[in-house]
Amino acid sequence: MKNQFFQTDTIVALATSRGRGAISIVRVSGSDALAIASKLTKKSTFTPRHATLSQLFDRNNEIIDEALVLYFNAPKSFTGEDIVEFQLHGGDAVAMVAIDEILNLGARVAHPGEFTKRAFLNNKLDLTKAEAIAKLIDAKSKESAKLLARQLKGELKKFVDAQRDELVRILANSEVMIDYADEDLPDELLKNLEDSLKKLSNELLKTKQLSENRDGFFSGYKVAIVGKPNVGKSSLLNSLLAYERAIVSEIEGTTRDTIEEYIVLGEHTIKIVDTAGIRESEDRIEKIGIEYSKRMIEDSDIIIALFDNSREFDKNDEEILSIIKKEKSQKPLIVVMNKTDLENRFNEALLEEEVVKISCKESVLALKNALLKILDKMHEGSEQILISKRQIDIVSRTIESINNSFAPLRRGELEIFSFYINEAIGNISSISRPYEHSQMLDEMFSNFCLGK
Ligand SMILES: Nc1nc2c(ncn2[C@@H]2O[C@H](COP(=O)(O)OP(=O)(O)OP(=O)(O)O)[C@@H](O)[C@H]2O)c(=O)[nH]1
Ligand SMILES: [Mg+2]
Repeated sequence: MKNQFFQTDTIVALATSRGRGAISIVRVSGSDALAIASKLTKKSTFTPRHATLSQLFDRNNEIIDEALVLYFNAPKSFTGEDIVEFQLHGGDAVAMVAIDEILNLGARVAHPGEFTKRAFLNNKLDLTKAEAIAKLIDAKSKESAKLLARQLKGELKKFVDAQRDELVRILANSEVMIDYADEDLPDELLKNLEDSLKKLSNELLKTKQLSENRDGFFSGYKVAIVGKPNVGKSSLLNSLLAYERAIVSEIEGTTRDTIEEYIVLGEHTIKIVDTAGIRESEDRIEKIGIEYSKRMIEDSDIIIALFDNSREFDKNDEEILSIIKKEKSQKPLIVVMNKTDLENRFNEALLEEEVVKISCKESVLALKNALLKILDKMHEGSEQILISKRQIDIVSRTIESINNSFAPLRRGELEIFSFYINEAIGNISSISRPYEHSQMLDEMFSNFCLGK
């Protein structure tokens, strides 16, 4: 799988994010990278892995910038090709001029993820690492960043390889026994194989279950604040954000749309969503907002159900209660009593739930602590998880192949048994390096951001 199967033209992209900044990095990879760097800098040589301060010139011989130039020679680079990186001053303006000159010298703009794709095709990394890189770019919590860093070091690959080796061992045993097919197979041997397989399949199943619905672990869990109008949902969003983001008023139905904002809580970054108060309404716009609120209850990872201590329990509260009770088995729920600074008129016992008491006018610390406890719990057991749908699908297929192998094993039909174990081996191996790539790879790498 060396270079000859795909293009080795030279690609260029901005590797840092766009906007204002102290430096921008422009990355060039491919067989002309060094030649382009020489023309741009008028320097004939660069020492690999050394930083060289150099002026860059445009096609009219005018200076673009003074840049730090880093050369990584093939194959000892991220992509496995010659790479030159230019560290330029400031934000995109200078970088765009430099990219324009590099394009003029024969490079082309890289597709999203193309650097990583080349690294994969040149055997510089396997797919588990490539996927970890893609996720790391958007990681929203320290925990998820740490896990991805471990996967970058090859931890998931090691886990998968161990499972595959065990399957290969089982297959080898089966192949040996096929030679004894004419004689009666000792029951104990078959039983041992079945036990080993069951253990393996359970381990895969556990990993798969831990990995499902984990999007929030990487991209930030979504926490919806819901309740009837005027209970203080927008006030709570503002308190958590520590600034007046949403309009707050004593008029019921103030918030019409959902409002989403990120906040950092302990080591977690979460997305807090303020919603329109749920009630019976004839107002066309308000009704749409209420539909959004109900959808948000389904879409969120955690629900904060807010009630108002200063008013009596009414039919709107009752509706909220019935909606959230339905969701309770699906996701964590925090039942919160707001406005505890005001005289109590709400019969808390009717909620039949543990209640966290706050006042947006005084303190919401109790709620922050309850949220933190849930978030910490949601991060438990994430030592070894699959990070993409692709990986989860592969493990599902592997488990399926293993499950299909039990019946023939029990019947002593070892050829059929071997067939399924072979299939399981093929499946699990494709986590790090699939057999047939092109379409799947194009799809996968196109989800990367530009410059990676
Ligand atoms: N005394 C007291 N008043 C509060 C508290 N929290 C909110 N309020 C007041 O309650 C009223 C409603 O607050 P909002 O935050 O707009 O309520 P909401 O739930 O977003 O209402 P809708 O957007 O209409 O659904 C405002 O007048 C707030 O100032 C609190 O803890 N104590
Ligand atoms: Mg509101």
